[in-house]
Amino acid sequence: MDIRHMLKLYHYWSSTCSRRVRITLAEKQIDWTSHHVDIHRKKEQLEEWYKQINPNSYVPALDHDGRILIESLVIMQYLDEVYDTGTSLVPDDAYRRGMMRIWMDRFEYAVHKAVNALSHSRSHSDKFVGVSHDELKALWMKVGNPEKRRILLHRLEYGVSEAEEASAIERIENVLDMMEAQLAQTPWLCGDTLTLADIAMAPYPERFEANKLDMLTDFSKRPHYGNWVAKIQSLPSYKEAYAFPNPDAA
Ligand SMILES: N[C@@H](CCC(=O)N[C@@H](CS)C(=O)NCC(=O)O)C(=O)O
Repeated sequence: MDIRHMLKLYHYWSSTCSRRVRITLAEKQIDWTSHHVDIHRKKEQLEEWYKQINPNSYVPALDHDGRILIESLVIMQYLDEVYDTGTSLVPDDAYRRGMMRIWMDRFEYAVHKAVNALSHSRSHSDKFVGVSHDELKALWMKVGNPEKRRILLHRLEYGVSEAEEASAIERIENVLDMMEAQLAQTPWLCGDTLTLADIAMAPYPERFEANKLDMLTDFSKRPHYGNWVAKIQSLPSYKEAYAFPNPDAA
């Protein structure tokens, strides 16, 4: 039986975490089927059927032969482990594997969370036009993940403060500085070849640009990082992941 035909990805076309997984799938040339979850207009992530799949109310989630995995970084590692397609995205060396996981951790806990705060008033605000305060509050009460629920309810009342934005930018700059130092020594974050560490960060430079975060897109300060961005964005797997259209577009 061909296991590749039982792989279904629950995802959203423009979500960074979904794009990480789609780049991994494309890089490893794994066949998959799509279940698009409209987290924007229909807010399907808050519906009960989806919370049975991902209790956190997040995309992505992977269904492999009826078994569900959540968390994009875990899904990426699972795909690499399970599918021996001739392309490995995890270093053979245990130390480099450890370093790969440290990078992935930084991208999740420093970069992803910070970008989310910065996007709140920039690219996410248009989602809520015409929705009343009480309607939004009722929606956010349905968020499965208690931390995310608390953050959204807090932002509904108080927005994102300047201090919070400054701290988010500082955390991202700190990671970019670490990347610059590493990429001055090796072409990719864990050595000579592309790994899941690079893919975990791949969608964020485009987010920085979309949110007009000029201090993060000025590559003259970090030229090695700038070269890495150009290189990763020109990968066929990146282009394929970004070419996924919005099936719910009017
Ligand atoms: N740690 C999770 C984070 C997932 C996450 O933040 N997903 C976002 C899209 S990138 C989401 O589903 N947001 C739903 C919402 O904004 O309500 C992962 O890596 O899968």
